[in-house]
Amino acid sequence: MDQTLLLIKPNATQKKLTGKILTIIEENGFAIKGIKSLQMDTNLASRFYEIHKQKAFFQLLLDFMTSGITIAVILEKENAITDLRTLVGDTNPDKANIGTIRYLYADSVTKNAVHASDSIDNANKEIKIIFN
Ligand code: 3AN
Repeated sequence: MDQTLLLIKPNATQKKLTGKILTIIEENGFAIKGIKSLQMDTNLASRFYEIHKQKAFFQLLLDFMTSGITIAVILEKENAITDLRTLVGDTNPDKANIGTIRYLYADSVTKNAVHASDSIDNANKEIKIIFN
């Protein structure tokens, strides 16, 4: 069984979509192994998105991720990383497949409702950063 990290981002929590997103996750066979509500500060958001620190959108991303509540969820399933990325959909909601979480709930490329780890290594790193 693999573990991955899902973040329900501030635009989605603000719109009270946490329950709907977790229902989709559970209906697709993921087991919730840990769950936590937090508001990221700039330091935490910078560490989480360190890989993007040279990108033009980095400050926008930090401002958004620190703007409200994030729900962090450790998920377990066979092929959890790939299957969650498929269920989440493309970073850009205009390109996300019908039925994906971002197709349903993303407002823009930045406010794209959820994060899903993209590799086992990154999942482990991200779970450590968020859950200590
Ligand atoms: P994903 O979350 O789909 O793995 P990444 O890792 O490329 O996408 O980007 C991390 C986050 O940075 C995205 N979820 C999104 O919020 C933001 N982001 C990525 N690309 C852009 C962009 N071109 N403009 C604004 N924000 C972006």
